[in-house]
Parts: sequence; structure tokens; C-alpha cells
Amino acid sequence: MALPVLILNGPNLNMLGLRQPEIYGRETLADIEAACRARAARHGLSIDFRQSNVEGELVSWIQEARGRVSAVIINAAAFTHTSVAILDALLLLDVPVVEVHLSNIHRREQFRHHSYVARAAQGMICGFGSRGYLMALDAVAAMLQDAETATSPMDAH
Ligand code: CA2
Repeated sequence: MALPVLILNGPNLNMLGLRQPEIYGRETLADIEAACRARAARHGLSIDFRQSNVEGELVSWIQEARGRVSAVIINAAAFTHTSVAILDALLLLDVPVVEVHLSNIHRREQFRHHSYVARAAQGMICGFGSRGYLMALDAVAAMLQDAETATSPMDAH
């Protein structure tokens, strides 16, 4: 089996489902984790799903992921808009990075329009609620499949 996909969640996402359902939906982060696990399994992938309110902890997890994960999906939450440290850590990875946001950050306040994470990501999915995490897993599975096809020996027939 491929190395796990690391799914990182930033500050306050542990509060999902408890407040502001009109913006972030009614699902809890545990619900999203369960849905991601099921979707990953359909692709023959496993996940390592984590949340932290601490910037340095997220940086350490990204550093530790080097050589141990097949891809990273990240919703850095508010750190998206502030953290050069998370960007620098992501830039050290040599696996696909997909950025996810529950809300459409471009329809919201100006300060949410800029993402540091985006500079390290293959792409960003935003505005589709928790479904965005599943879309990110589908994208990761497709990218890993493409990479495998490109490196496997040509069929002799
Ligand atoms: O839309 C997203 O996924 C965000 O990353 C969520 C962040 C926000 O700072 C970003 O601009 C966009 C905020 C996460 C806070 O989550 C809460 C969950 C429940 C209640 C209150 C906040």
C-alpha cells in the first residue's frame, strides 16, 4: 500500500459543527475524518488526519512527514493567511500538496483572499464545504496514479 496521505487541519477547526454552521456547515471534524477515511479506502489509500491550534506543531508535523507520506492535504485555517513558517515547511516536501478550505475564501473578507499555502500547493479547493476534502483525496489519488504510470516499466506488448 502507498504511504499514508497526511491531512492537516489548523486552528479552530476542532470547533466545527459547534458554531457558525451557516459558514462552515454542521459536520464535526470527526465526521470529516470518517468520510475522508472511507474515501481514501476506495482509492486504496490510508490517511493520517490531524488538527492543531499551534503553528509550530503543524510545522513540525510537516517536517516529520518528509519521506513518510505520499501527499499532504492541508486546511491551515487562519494560518493560511499569515504563516510563512508553514509555507516554508511545505516547500521542503517533494510530494503533492493540496490546499482545502470549507468556505470560498475569495467571497469573504479581503484578508482571506491571500494564501501563503497556495505557493506550495498543486491546487486549491475552496467553497464546497467538507466535500472539498473528498475532492482533494480524489485529486491526490489521480496524481499518485499518474506518477505510478509514469515510473512503471512500459508494457512489452
Ligand atoms: O474555510 C475554511 O476552511 C477556512 O480555512 C476556515 C478558517 C478561516 O480562518 C479561513 O479563512 C478559511 C477558520 C476555521 C474556524 O473554524 C470554525 C469552526 C466552527 C466555528 C468557528 C470557527
